[in-house]
Amino acid sequence: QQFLERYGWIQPKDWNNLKYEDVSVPVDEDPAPQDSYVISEGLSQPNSIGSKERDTDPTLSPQYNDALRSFQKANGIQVTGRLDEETKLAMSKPRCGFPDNISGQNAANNESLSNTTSLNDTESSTNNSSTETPPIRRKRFLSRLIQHAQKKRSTQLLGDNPGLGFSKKTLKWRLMKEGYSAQLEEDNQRSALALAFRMWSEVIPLQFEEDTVSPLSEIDIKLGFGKGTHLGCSQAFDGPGKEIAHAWRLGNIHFDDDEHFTVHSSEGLNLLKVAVHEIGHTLGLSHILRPGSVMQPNYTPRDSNFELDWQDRKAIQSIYGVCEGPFKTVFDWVWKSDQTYRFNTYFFRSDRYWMYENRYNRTRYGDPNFITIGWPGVPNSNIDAYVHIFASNRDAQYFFKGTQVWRFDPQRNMAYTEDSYGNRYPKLISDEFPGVSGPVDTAFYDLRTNLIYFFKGNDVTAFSVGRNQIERGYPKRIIDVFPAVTSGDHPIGNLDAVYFSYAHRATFFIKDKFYWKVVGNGDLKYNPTLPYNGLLSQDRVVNKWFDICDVHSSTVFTS
Ligand SMILES: [Ca+2]
Ligand SMILES: [Ca+2]
Ligand SMILES: [Zn+2]
Ligand SMILES: [Zn+2]
Repeated sequence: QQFLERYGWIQPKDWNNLKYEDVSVPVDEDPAPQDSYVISEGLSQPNSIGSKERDTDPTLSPQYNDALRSFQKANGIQVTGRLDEETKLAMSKPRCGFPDNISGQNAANNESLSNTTSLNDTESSTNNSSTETPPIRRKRFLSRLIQHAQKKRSTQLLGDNPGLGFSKKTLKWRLMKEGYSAQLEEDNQRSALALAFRMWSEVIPLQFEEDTVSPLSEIDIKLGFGKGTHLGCSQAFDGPGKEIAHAWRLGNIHFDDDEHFTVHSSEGLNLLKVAVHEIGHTLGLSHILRPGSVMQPNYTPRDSNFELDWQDRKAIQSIYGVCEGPFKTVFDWVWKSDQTYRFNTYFFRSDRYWMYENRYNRTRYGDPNFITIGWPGVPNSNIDAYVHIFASNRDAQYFFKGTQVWRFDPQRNMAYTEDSYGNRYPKLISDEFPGVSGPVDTAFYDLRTNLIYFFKGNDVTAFSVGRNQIERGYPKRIIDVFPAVTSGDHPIGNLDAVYFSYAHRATFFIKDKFYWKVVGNGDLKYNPTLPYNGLLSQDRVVNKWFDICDVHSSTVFTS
């Protein structure tokens, strides 16, 4: 009963009021994860729930029976409505202290949940314990929460849910001095937490900064380890085993220091994974009873390639929205390996870049990185354009910034200062491409015609690589060379990037948060009346390239 009350199972299960868009609601046939970690310390302790069974079982009220049934259903164990061995085992697993059975309606009756949901972001910095919050205010907040959830469902809004999440874009966190764990090196605790925050900022437009100096009132999320009654918290921990941590929505995070937390180890409870889960609560997520979700209440051992999966990403993005451009340069990098050509897609903005993994629909883990680290010798920020001349008799890669051009040496993975012909770089664009002067907005090499198109303002210049000169009649207006397929739907000028994607076998014009696909052979087969080099209707960049998110400067990996 204690377990069921504490973790919110007493009220009927009602997922309807807080369902996240695009996230499948847990279904009964979902099996519980087979690999749930059973911590040895936990099982060696007297099982207080089990020892009470004889006293309480015969008198279980229908309410407790129902709660047990829904717990059993959700955990994929046999639904008996009785506290049998299997159920006891499921309840004794290491788990999070945040209540499972969250819905807007039953939340109002659930004291511990009311505590967790009644904080908003202005209170959270000054008021750790919400017990001071008047009940009326709580109810109002909850009804607002429900309204938001319902509004979201009906209008399919992405993001724009101020009642559900933080409204700031950069959040400050601190591992409190009095809250360090005695088990781990301080640096290891802090770096595990920094990495956990970073994992969320890799999928939503929110950044996290560790702040060890500002006044406490400026810290958005305070974290700490504690045992039993801890850190002035209203919910005491339970000694070794079972509850391992808990978090307050838009508030603080506590770890039970009676648990065996580890970093860089397969033993014990992985602090990174537990922290990612608890931060999920602080950001506004409830438990998600889906195997593989980082938000499932029971701890499962960390996989070596632990990351937020597609549905977890969608869940948090339903609160905070998705990361959008603009990107200043986008290109496919083609390289040769064992006589086979391969490509990788890169997005550049300011002083950093991302590698985009098309087959996984996300950026490479650990990105963004600084341009200076990945592309030594090219300008360290605000690159205008990239061109790869990829002809039978010429294979050369260039970066453009301002009036200058740099040539990149893929063999040595750095910019040339001098190539094998004695050409020194960087040089004026007009010295390498006669008749073309910088700065350019963007440029791309057209394999089919052996032309480089240079874009600037509303104009485009076609440069013949074979004849080493500008094509006759250029510059022309972009809209005349690349006409709109749908009248009025055209970027006109001031493009950010134009690039040929090997993954999509298509050329894209990118400007701000939108892209236009250039009519290709496939499109012409389908509709022969489409104009050559026409631009198809615009769409949002985020509908084609997902989760290209920035992280706080302090958490960009530099080695
Ligand atoms: Ca515990
Ligand atoms: Ca550009
Ligand atoms: Zn949890
Ligand atoms: Zn606590």
